[in-house]
Amino acid sequence: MKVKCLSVIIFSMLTFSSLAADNKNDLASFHKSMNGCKTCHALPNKVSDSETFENKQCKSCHGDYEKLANPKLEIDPHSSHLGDINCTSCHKGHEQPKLYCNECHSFKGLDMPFNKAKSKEPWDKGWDNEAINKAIAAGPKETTDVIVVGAGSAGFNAAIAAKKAGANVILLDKAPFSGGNSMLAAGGYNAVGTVQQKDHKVDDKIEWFVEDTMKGGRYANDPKLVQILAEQSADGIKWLESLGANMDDLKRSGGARVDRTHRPSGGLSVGPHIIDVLRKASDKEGVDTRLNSKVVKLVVDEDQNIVGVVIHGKHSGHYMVAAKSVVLATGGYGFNKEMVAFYRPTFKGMTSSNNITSTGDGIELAKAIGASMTDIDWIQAHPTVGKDSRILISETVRGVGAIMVNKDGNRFISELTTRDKASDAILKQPEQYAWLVFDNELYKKAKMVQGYDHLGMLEKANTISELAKITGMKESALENTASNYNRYFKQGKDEEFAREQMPLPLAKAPFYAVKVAPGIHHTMGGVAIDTKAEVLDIQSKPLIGLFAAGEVTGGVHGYNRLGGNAVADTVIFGKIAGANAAKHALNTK
Ligand code: MEZ
Repeated sequence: MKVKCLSVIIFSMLTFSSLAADNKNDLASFHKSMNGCKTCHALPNKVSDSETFENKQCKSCHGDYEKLANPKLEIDPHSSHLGDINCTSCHKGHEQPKLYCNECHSFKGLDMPFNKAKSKEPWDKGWDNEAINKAIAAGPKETTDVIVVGAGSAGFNAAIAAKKAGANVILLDKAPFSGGNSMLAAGGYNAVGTVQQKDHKVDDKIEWFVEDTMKGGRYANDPKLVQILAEQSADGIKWLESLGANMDDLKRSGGARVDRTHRPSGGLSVGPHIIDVLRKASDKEGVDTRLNSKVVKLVVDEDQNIVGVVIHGKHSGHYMVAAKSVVLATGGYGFNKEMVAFYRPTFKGMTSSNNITSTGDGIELAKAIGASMTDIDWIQAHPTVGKDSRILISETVRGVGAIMVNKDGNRFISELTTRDKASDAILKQPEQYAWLVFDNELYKKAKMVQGYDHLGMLEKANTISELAKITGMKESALENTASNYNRYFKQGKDEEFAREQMPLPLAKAPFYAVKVAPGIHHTMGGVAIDTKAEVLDIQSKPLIGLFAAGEVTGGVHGYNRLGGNAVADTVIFGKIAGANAAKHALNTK
């Protein structure tokens, strides 16, 4: 077996791409010719929705991602921020491969093997009411205590909390990978009263966190939810650390009066790190995670109490699982063009920084059983999404010192203002885009910036005037902007826009610029919840057994979310939802 595997590895590594290029058949036919169906499948052939056995087979022969990442390739999908996801997310056995990276990036020349295979109808094509009704009529195939819908940060935190509270938990995600939109979170997690703040001598208060969040949300937030967010924020950091996360770096996000955004040391993006930690912790706790498993119905009894869900599995079809508690953690609707156009017509057609999974499923599921919605039409445009891509240029870049200028090279607002104000200001500039400009000191300090460079998103020059030439800005304007800004930096006072913090001047060559424009980033509204994360009906009474956390909910952020509050929300309310879901399930006969 060892020898056979080794020869398969060598064979694959040396000849896979070239052979594949000529092979009109799919990956399955290619493997079948080696050792029959059992090369990939357990026989008798029953593929689980998560395709677990098949993915183990891929790795046992080809090695894990670390091994597969090709150091000679400048950009290699096997070393991506998606982490350790299923090989079959991209390499489909019986159909055309799918390069998921290109849902956000546009990597050219990354040729997938077997790309001439036939594509199939997607298994997930919305709700099939006949199949749903049949599954309900057939009765539950399984019973568990808690079902968590959506495996992003809120879902993982809920699942782990419920498991730790003694419940049996099934965690479902419609995608072939877990992580959801959280996996793309770049900035960090806002918390007050942490060891990290103490170490950095940051003086902060729960009341300040509450005030900043309420002010940012234009006082439309539910104050009780904001109070919980602030009060439990430090515990959330400790919880993540107890699961293995590093949250030691500290910076300031827009709208916050002090540095309270925590992230992994070295300035790495927070999302991929915590998702990696949560995936491992959830597996360790024994959470039953099922991918390619879309929840298509919340099932209630005659009293509107939750009794389970109907799942549409990629391979198993429609089936019902009974549970006393369900946690919705499906995220927002920032990638659902129709919902965006419906709720916020002025944002119709705007680009989105969201993962393709953010399609508002939980909102539709909850609405169908009478859940109430809070601020459903409030959508946040993030001011700095890459102009020619869907890649978010994190607020961190401004937080650690970048300035923002218009197409001519003039600053037009404090870079640290809230997102709604910054987005509105960019949309008022000529051609509705802006440049973030920074120097080599910042480049060295923020690892994520090196990532943008790696992706080819940065313009680079040895002088400010050369940078202006390359980017089409007016040389004299950009030079003027830089020298004024450096003066404000020296005197510690921004005379033009009252920027609260100027960590770096524009001093050390080379200088960089990245072109940005507003893009849909967060949907603040969603299902109404109370302080126990119970979902409320239109009379504001809990729908018994239904809980929700994260971006699927409304109320925490008001009309505008502050940077760093989303990750905090997913962890804190994810934990609350999971713990209360477990309590309800275990206490209900
Ligand atoms: O919380 C966020 O959305 C955030 C901090 C994003 C970012 O700009 O990095």
